[in-house]
Amino acid sequence: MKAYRQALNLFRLAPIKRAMASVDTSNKGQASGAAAEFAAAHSADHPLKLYGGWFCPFVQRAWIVLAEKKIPHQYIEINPYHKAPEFLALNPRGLVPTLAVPVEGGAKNLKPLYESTVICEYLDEAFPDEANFGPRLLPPDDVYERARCRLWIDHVGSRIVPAFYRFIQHTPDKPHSIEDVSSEFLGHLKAFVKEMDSNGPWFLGERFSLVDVMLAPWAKRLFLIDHYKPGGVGIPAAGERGEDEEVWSRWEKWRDAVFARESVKKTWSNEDQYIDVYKRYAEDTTGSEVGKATRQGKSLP
Ligand SMILES: N[C@@H](CCC(=O)N[C@@H](CS)C(=O)NCC(=O)O)C(=O)O
Repeated sequence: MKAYRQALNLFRLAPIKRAMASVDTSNKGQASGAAAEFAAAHSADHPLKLYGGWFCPFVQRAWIVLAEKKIPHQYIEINPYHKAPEFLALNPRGLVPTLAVPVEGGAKNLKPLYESTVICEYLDEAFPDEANFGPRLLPPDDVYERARCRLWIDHVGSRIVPAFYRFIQHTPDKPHSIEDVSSEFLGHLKAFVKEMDSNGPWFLGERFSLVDVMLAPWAKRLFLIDHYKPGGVGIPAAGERGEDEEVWSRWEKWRDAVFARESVKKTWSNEDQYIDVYKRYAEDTTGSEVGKATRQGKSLP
């Protein structure tokens, strides 16, 4: 009961500034650029609340869905590394994104949800009206295609994303070489790209879907590997790709479409801020749960 009351108190922290007062934000700062504008435009009290961190790719997934479907909501920037009891009462895992969801009966009945994939599917299902919220993000009329989308969403979460962290957290003292982590990452990426509709630009062809949403935040963060790791991501230049020519040019078509997508642009801060924040990943000194799990060879939280 106490935890529930604490959770309600956090829900009641309406404007961003009041929420910020309760958490330590010293090392994380704020969104900048387009993401700051998007956050400010959604700072007023609203029963649907996204608790996020501007730097977090898992948050960006949920943020993209909110932007894509133009769902009215409140964005509240918090520092997830500061495990305030009010935050843990909402999400015992202590991670962002966390969503406060209104249920029938008014603001007092808000309930929390967490895990980016769960939040994204919830938002798509809770706002199904295509006239108001645009096309559904999982194909509503084809049960096999929906299942196939979930299969490749799982591939992103269980293969590509963990390999991204092994790559960016690679340091010369590791037992495996940077070439090993690079080829592991590129192998998982290629397997994904080969499943894409061949014309594109999206995974499903002309239809933008949750599969695209799930990978987009890491596609945007690949420049950090080019910035920090010798040899960079390692995708060969056009004309030097041998049998992979087709797969990498399909990747670039998808990536360019993602970079041009309004919902992705709206949820992106200035690049130098990401360079700053990811330095501790690149040096493998981060104390984040994702960083620790990667260092210890465990599965991601
Ligand atoms: N599986 C979670 C992962 C979320 C996650 O790891 N978020 C990070 C920020 S990018 C976090 O809240 N970290 C807090 C910590 O490591 O203590 C999801 O998909 O939502």
